[in-house]
Amino acid sequence: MTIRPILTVPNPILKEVSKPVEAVTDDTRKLMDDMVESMYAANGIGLAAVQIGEPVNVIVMDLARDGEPPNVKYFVNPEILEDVEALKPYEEGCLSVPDVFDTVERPERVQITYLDYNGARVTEWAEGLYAVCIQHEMDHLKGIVFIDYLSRLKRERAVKKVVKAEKLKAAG
Ligand code: K1U
Ligand code: ZN
Repeated sequence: MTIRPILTVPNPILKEVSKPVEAVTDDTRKLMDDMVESMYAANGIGLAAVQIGEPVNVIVMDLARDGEPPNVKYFVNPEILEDVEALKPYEEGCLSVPDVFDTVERPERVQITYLDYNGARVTEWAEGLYAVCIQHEMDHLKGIVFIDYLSRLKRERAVKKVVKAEKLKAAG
């Protein structure tokens, strides 16, 4: 398994619309394994493949709390079948926009369908942090980053902050 660098805004790859996966193969599983390693290394709870430069419809997630055993979920070609009207605010973060947090409102429950690590079809309802995270990650598959929901001023400030931090990191 390989830890791969996570792309940050304004990298144009993050704006790409990801492509469906034709079949869940060993290559797909290798990608998912690398994504989990990369997510853990960055202390994230979710990751979309496009965030490591692979614009395909693959997401990994682990919502286990500190002290709980790992509980990784794998999503290939996820789709939202249904959502509830009620919106719920949540303060989101994103590994592609490090150290920026802001509130986004999303449907509080969504019914999703996807293929798992073995290519088996799963259909289930997500709520709470699971609903927030899967919608956030599925946005990445459409080229949408959570700061796209903020005002232009907040979005531009966020991008400037990330660019400045990346420059400082590169300068050592
Ligand atoms: O897409 C990503 O970059 C992953 C993102 C997922 C996410 C977090 C919070 C709300 C919506 C989506 C992160 O993991 S950012 C890191 C983070 O905010 C966090 C890490 C550990 C616990 C709680 C939040
Ligand atoms: Zn994100």
